Amino acid sequence: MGFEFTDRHIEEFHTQGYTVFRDLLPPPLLRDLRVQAERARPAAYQSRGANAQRLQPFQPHVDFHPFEALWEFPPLLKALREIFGNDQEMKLDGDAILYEPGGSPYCMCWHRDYRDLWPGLDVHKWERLIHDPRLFNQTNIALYDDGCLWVVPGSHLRRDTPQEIRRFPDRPLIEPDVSRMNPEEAEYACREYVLSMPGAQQAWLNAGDFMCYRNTLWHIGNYVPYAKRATIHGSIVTPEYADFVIKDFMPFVDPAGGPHKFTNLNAGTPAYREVYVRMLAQRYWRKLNNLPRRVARRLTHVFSPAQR
Ligand SMILES: O=C(O)CCC(=O)C(=O)O
Ligand SMILES: [Fe+2]
Repeated sequence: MGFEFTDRHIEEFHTQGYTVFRDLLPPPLLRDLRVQAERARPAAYQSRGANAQRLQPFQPHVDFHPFEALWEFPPLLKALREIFGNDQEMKLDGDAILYEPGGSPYCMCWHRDYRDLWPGLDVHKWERLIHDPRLFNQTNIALYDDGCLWVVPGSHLRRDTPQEIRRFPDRPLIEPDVSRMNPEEAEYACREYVLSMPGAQQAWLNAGDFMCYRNTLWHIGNYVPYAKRATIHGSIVTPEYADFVIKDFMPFVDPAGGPHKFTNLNAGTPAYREVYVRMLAQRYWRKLNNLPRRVARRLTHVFSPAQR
């Protein structure tokens, strides 16, 4: 037991878009981090509701010393230097802890972070930058066994394939609607959605593993309440990445634009044209399906006591 760096980690990171440092955390550090993650857990559900995916920032709710020990852990820094070079400007950082849902199963949509999750971003710029190794590196450090993250290995190296475009032609990408399902139905619906992505693979982490991945990779989080999770989530920060986040990301987060602000980089490709009619039909079918709920919401709003 114990982490050992090998050439395979470098190879994997570049070819798959992620690599895992198995058993990186020594047991005492794992224990200290668990204690702090459990201290912060109630704040996640209080601030974001029963199905909170994360607490961010978690710093006000913890003793930060074990996290400092983590970011400065010599074997980790040494291993990262083997992958990224001896770049003094690269800093490990993390201000989120990902928890399992306290309510019912759900999943995200399949996505590549800056392209698919926030409307209005300049995705043409994002596409020009995706091969820059100083940008878009994220980390997951599992304090318990964690099978939530699924990826399409190698997808960080390329645009969407025709098969992927046929599967997910539309923007915004939409996660399964589990709001009217019982937990078992929701779990099955999410699994079916996750597996519907060609080439999907579970990026399994054991407790104590460290994963570094390109968030330009197709990936997804799939969550069930019975699998305890506390995974420290962060990024590898460089001045260029910080600059991107401040200038090209933050302005579009709050307030977020409407779904019509998404640019679809796949529009115009042969695969997109092939499924265009089906995509439109699905889009309007979804709208029609949601109509009763939208009307009900509007009526609740009109007749709520606050309005009278
Ligand atoms: O839960 C995870 O590990 C994935 C989270 C993620 O991809 C995101 O929040 O963008
Ligand atoms: Fe993501």
